[in-house]
Amino acid sequence: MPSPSPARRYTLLESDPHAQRVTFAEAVAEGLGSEPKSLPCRFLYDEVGSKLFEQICRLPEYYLTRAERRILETRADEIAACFDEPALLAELGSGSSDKTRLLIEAFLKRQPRLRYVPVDIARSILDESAQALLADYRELEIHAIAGEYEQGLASLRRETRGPKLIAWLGSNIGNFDRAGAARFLARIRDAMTRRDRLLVGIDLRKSRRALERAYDDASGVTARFNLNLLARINRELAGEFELDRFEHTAVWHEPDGRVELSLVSRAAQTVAIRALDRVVRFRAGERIHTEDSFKYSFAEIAEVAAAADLAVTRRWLDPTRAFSLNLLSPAP
Ligand code: AVI
Repeated sequence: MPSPSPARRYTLLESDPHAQRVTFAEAVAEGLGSEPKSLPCRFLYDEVGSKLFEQICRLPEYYLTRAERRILETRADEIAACFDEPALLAELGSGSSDKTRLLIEAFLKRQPRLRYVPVDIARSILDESAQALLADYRELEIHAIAGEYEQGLASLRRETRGPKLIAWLGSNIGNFDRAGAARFLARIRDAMTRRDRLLVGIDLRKSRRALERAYDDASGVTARFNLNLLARINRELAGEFELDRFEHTAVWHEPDGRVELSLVSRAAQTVAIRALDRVVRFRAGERIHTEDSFKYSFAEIAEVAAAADLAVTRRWLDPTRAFSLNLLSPAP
């Protein structure tokens, strides 16, 4: 039987984009009005930020994406073989779904059709990648969810026809602190049945030099990505930040296992944000904390998994042992 056209194999569920805008204004008012100042890292990913992040993933210093791809290139068949009946593939934070193609192909070697449920905040990237995937794989059906992870999980909870593999790649778990990671894994666990598996990409602890270079690259792309938060305030909230008066920094805090990203004011200054009707004062050297990227030991992975009632049942590493892919199952 011929496959239905790409349009008939695609559905999209979208959250209210206006609600997000209000939240950004609130987060900026709250984060820049606090001591110490901070901005939530999820706002790094507007359209400009998402494009810059794609560039980061191709940087020589940013080993994470290549290492994870290398694992999938060699292990995707093994991962798909963890299911003995046709499975559904879901992905949290799917972005361009580039690496996911390796999983899609591995599943399609074992089952005649595949339902893929990508969840991402950026609708345009979801649309673009879905069109490309549907053109390349006629046996694929895509139900995309444009919104927050929570919305994706609510929808995934209802997908109980067969087992599912929920992929959470790219070490996105690293942008939660340890307690937040355990809490979020528990929310994913709530959307899983006993037959389901969670595939989590997790970056491992390594030398300060390798980590600080990965988050402060020689060509300055990560600096532009971080500074885009201030540019976004200028664009969306009529802010008056002069970007060259702030410096991007990335510092490895070994005891906590995190790389801390900040924007540091190069001088004492005041900045107006007109849509918020306020002026923000900065001391020379004052930081805005923008992101943490947590790195893990195997013991730390086991700990956060156990706190969410999950157990690591398989693990794959890249040849340089920089990055890990972990298969988590509901704890017995
Ligand atoms: C999305 N996330 C896993 C990236 C990371 O490595 O923590 C975000 C990032 N920030 C700067 N470079 C990459």
